[in-house]
Amino acid sequence: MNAPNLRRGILVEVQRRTAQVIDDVSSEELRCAYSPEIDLKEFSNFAVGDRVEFYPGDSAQEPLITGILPRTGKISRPGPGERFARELILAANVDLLVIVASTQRPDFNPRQLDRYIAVAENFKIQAIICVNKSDLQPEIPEAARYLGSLGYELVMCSALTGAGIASLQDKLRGRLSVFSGPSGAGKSSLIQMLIPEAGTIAGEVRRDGKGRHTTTTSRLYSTPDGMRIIDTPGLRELGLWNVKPDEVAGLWRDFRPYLGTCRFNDCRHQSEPGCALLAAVETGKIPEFRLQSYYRILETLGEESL
Ligand SMILES: Nc1nc2c(ncn2[C@@H]2O[C@H](COP(=O)(O)OP(=O)(O)OP(=O)(O)O)[C@@H](O)[C@H]2O)c(=O)[nH]1
Ligand SMILES: [Zn+2]
Repeated sequence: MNAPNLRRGILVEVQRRTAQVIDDVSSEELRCAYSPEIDLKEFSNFAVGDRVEFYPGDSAQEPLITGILPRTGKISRPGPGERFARELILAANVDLLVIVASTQRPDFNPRQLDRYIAVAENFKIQAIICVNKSDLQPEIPEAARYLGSLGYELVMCSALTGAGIASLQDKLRGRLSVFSGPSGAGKSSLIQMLIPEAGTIAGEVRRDGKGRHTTTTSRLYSTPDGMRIIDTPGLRELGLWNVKPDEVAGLWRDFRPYLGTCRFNDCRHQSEPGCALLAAVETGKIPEFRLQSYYRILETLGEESL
């Protein structure tokens, strides 16, 4: 095996012993084994979205991944235990976290939305807020409008009628996205609409004593017009972690101008006199829900899931 034959590609599906790699140049999909020489210390694990170098194989050697290229954005959760890596990478090189909420069914919940935004801020990944089910209620919820004013991209759409989908596609083009958000908001419906083959390639159907089960694994899908979406069941466990209590307020974009200006420099912004943040809420510069979601996160810090 000599270096000039190495190619580059992206991991679209990861299994225990092999991974599916799409060749950057030919766009061909190959099943590759992992070279035992790769040192995972720096990378924790192979993840969907990872950019890799690989040897495409010949009569003497099976296709082999020989290295992982440095990652940009990543989404992770705490590793499974002390003996293992401290971090489990769920998706690598992510550009965009699409936070899906619904206008109704379930009700639009700004405090819940803030939790996902905090996760995106903590991973330093751009967040886009996608308010689905506009067919049930076409007006932009006030809290969503406020978040939009902070610079988060905002789309109103309906997976049922197709309204707003073209605008969502515009924002996803050329980026690698991951969808997250509360159960029932419409993530699967939207992904299905954007990528019709999603959910049919990945996963296997097995039969056991209890009946038929579909087990899905994460998979990266690409469209001819340049959208790349990682469809992953693992993001139900997406949570805020790897953050110290005194760093949490900084994940609230609109809090940042006030931080460090309270009377006490260890202010938790609860009821301390001279708190600049409480004053900003009192005078209407920051809406109350932002403060409430911040308190809630502080209380639940350390719990792993949303
Ligand atoms: N009225 C309306 N219903 C929708 C829309 N999008 C999805 N639904 C319905 O909402 C329900 C939940 O949609 P899913 O796509 O399964 O939601 P999800 O976010 O993937 O949910 P989880 O898998 O539980 O995380 C389904 O019954 C959908 O048919 C929409 O735009 N309008
Ligand atoms: Zn304060």
